[in-house]
Amino acid sequence: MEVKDWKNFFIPYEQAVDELVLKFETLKKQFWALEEYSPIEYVQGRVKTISSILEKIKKNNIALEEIEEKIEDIAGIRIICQFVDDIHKVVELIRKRNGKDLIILQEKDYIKNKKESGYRSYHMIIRYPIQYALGTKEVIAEIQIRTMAMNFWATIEHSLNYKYKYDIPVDIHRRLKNSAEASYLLDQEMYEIREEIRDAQKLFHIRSDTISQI
Ligand code: 0O2
Repeated sequence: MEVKDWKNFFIPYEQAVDELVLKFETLKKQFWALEEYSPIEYVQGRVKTISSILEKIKKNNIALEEIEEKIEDIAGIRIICQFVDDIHKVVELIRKRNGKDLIILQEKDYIKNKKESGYRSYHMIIRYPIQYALGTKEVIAEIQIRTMAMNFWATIEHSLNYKYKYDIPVDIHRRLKNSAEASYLLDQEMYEIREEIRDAQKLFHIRSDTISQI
């Protein structure tokens, strides 16, 4: 594909990412306003880069005309939560929207079944309809839901894989695996004291709101 074709190709994906990020950010604000607590800490979105798409095409032997159906994370949303139970609340929220503004195609629970690398996260593959200049289009998107600790680990592991071209030296690999377990323990410890933390954050939130009104 030429550069111009790629630009056009990405338009619906960019729109889907923008819309989904806005929707989940709005949910977060509404939770804070209505319940003084939100299971969503923050939301990120990105459209996959051309080089990353080309790598995946090569790795999985995908034909160019199959990209839209076979590469499910061209539009990617990441929902970051504070505690593990928040992940399940977010999953439930998304399930409730199934058949409304999105269709769930698949769920992958890499928390119950962590990856060999130590990766933990909950993935939902969705079909998301958009209205754009050329009409209606359904875009496949991947929503990754994870805690801040899982995200910290995954971000670092991803950059090390990039640096070492997926051939991380044995010692670093071992330490990464150890840190995946340490981050799992951190999540468990924080989960045990989540009510204390949430109470403290509510107070802090109310105080910051009051100060910003002065
Ligand atoms: P990027 O830069 O985030 O786009 P495959 O994508 O072929 O490896 P599959 O089954 O199609 O495998 O998808 P999977 O594994 O459910 O989810 C793929 C995405 O999950 C990856 O996208 C990462 O974002 C994340 N992920 C999966 N496994 C790992 C892992 O071991 N470490 C880290 N850090 N992230 C992981 P991309 O395309 O690899 O990267």
